[in-house]
Amino acid sequence: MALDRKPVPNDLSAFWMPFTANRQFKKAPRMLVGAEGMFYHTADGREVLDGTAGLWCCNAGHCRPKITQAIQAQAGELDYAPAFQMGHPKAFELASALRDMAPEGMEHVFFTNSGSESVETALKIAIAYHRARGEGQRTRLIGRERGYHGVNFGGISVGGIVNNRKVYGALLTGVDHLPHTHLPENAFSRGQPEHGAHLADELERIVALHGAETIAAVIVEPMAGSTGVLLPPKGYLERLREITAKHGILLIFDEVITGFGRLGASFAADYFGVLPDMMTTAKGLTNGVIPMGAVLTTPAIHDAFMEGPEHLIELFHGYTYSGNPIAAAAGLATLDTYREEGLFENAATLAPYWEEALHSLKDLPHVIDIRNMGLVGAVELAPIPGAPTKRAFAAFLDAYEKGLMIRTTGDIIALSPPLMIDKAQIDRIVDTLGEVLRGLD
Ligand code: PXG
Repeated sequence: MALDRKPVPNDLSAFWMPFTANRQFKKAPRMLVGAEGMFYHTADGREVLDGTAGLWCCNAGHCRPKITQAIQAQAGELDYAPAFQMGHPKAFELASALRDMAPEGMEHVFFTNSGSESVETALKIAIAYHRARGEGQRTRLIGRERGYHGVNFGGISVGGIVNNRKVYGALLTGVDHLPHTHLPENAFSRGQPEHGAHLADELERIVALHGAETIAAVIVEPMAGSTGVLLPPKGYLERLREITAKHGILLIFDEVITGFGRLGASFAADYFGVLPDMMTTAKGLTNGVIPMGAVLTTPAIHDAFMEGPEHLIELFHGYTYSGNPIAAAAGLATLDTYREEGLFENAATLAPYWEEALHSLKDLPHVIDIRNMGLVGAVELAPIPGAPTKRAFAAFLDAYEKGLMIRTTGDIIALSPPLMIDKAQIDRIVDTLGEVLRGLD
C-alpha cells in the first residue's frame, strides 16, 4: 500500500539517541511516521510489518482505538494528580485489575514508569522487606549472566550484559551472578530446552559462599528476551524456586517482556507454573503507548511494611509519575483490549504455527540456531569472523527495506510480533526473513 509521504526533520544533531549507532543512523535515518494494527508507516511512504511489537511492548498492535480514546478522555478530565499522599480512582482500579489477572498470591502493586524503575523498585523492596522483618543483614542480590534488567544502577549490577556494565564503574556491591542457561546442546529447541536444569544448583554454591542469611533476593527473567531469547531449561525455574524458598531468599521474576501475553499466558509465572515473590512489569502494561511499569508482590512482602504508627510513611520510595492518571487510563484500556479481543489466547493458539514457520528457516545460510516460545522467536546467525554483530545488523537493514521490522542483539535476530498477528502475517514474516537470509554475505 502506498502511503502519503510525511515531512521529517532535517536537523538530527540535537537528539542523542538511546542504544543507537547515532552517527550511522543520522547518515541514513529510518523514520517511522505512523502506525496501525500490525504495521508501521515510514517517512518514505512504505508499510513495514512489525515483527517486534515495537520494542517488545505493543502487544495489542498499534493505535488501538480503545487505548487512544482512553488517553484522550483522561487528558481532558484529570491530567495529573500528585502521586504522594493523594490518590485518584484509575490508579486503584488498575492495581485491582492487575491483581485480578496476576497469578494467585500476587496481591499488591507498586507503580513505576519503566521496566528499569520496576527493577530498582523490586530490589529496594526486597532489601527493605528483610530489614523490616529483623533480617537487615540480608542485602546481597543475585542476578544472572546475560540477564537484562534495564539500565539503572541496580539493574545493570544484577544484569549480565558486559557492554551495559563495564564503563559504569564499580556498580552495586554485594552482587553475584548465576550462570546463564544458553547451552549449545540445546540448539534448535522448540519451547523449553531439555538440558540445563542443573544450572539452578549453582545458586547453592553461591549460598554456600556467602551464607544464605546475607542474601536478599534472586532476580531472573523467566525467559531472557533482549539478550537473544534464552529459554529456561525444563525444571530450571522450579529448582530456583525450591532453593530460594529453602533459604528464605526472595525470588523476583522480571516479566517486563514475558508479561501481558507474550508466551500465550498472562505472565510467565502462569505459563511455567512457578510463583515468584515479586514480579516486575512494564512495556505491555500500557501497550507501550505511555511509559508505565508495575511491581507486583505477595501479601507477605507488602504486609511486612504495614506495621508501626499509621501516620508514618511505610516505604520511602516512589516516583512523581507513579500511577499517573493518563498512564493508568491507558493501562486499563490496554487490559480491556487484551481481554475483549482474546489476544493472549490468540498468542497461545498461534504458537505452534509460529514454531513450525520459524523452524522452516533451519537450513538457510548462516543459521546456527532457532528457538521459540509463545510468540517469541530467535534466529541465531554465525558471526562474520572478526566482525561480530555485522551480519545480523545487515539482516535488520535489509528486512526493513523489504518491509519487515526485526530486532537484533549480537548476531541473534529476535522476533516478538503483536499478539493480534494472524497466520498470513506469520508467513509474511518468515518469507521475508528467508529472503533476507538468502541474500546475506
Ligand atoms: N527488564 C527486562 C527483562 C527488559 O527486557 C527492562 C527490564 C527495562 O525496561 P525499560 O522500560 O526501562 O527499557 C527490559 C527492557 C530489545 C530491548 O530490543 C529490550 C528492552 C528494552 C529495549 C530493547 O531486546 N527491554
